[in-house]
Amino acid sequence: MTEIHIVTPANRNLYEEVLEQSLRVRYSIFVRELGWAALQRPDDRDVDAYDQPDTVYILAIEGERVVGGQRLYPTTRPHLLSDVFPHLAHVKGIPTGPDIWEWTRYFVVKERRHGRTDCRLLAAVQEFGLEEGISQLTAVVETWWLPRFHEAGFKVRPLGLPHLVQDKWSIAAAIDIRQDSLDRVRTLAGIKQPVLVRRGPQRPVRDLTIPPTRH
Ligand code: A1S
Repeated sequence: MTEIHIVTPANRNLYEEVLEQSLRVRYSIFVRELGWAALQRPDDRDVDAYDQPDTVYILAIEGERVVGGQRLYPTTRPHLLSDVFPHLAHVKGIPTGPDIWEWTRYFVVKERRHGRTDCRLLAAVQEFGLEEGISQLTAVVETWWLPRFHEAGFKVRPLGLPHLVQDKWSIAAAIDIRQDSLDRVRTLAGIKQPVLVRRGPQRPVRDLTIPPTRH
């Protein structure tokens, strides 16, 4: 059975081994499979500037094995869109605030693709956002995500025109956290119950983030 676990600064001490495994799985997917050369490292771990003590991870776990995941990072601090891809948000600007989080490193291991893990992760990010008072996610995605979001019932607002990023047409977008999006993706996946597993101490993530800095 795949469980979707929330890892925050309040409980990450319970997940150190799983987090370490997730960095290696990410390396195999984002560097080896997708060829994101900028992430290459000799230790086979995908770690960047946005893997910080207050990063939130939503991980799909089977037993002890990480089979999928996604990462959320506060936009109150410099983040991937503001640091690396601001030109992708040239039309609408970069939305920031304590209720807006950046969404990155979404993955499902090959053996679990074409299955329900993907929908469960999409449901999880909406469920988590609703529970935590998050209003929007921002993300840089290849354009094939747009029909996927539409199918899932996610409300998406492009922040600029598509650009080529490593030869792939990509776009920056803001994605609303909404009950009707959660309902839609739950229906698609045949999910009737909340999917999130929360272990250990819990505190609202906005209380756990490092204070804002100027952009
Ligand atoms: C940033 C993302 C943010 C959200 C944070 O019939 P198919 O196989 O063509 O159906 C596919 C395609 O329509 C589309 N698709 C998937 N990968 C594609 C690609 N590289 N180029 C174009 N279209 C692509 O999605 C359909 C279903 O994909 P799937 O792989 O068969 O199954 P599943 O279970 O829906 O998994 C989708 C994901 C994206 C999770 C999985 O393919 C994966 O982990 N890929 C590698 C990581 C990745 O690309 N992450 C997005 C960037 S992070």
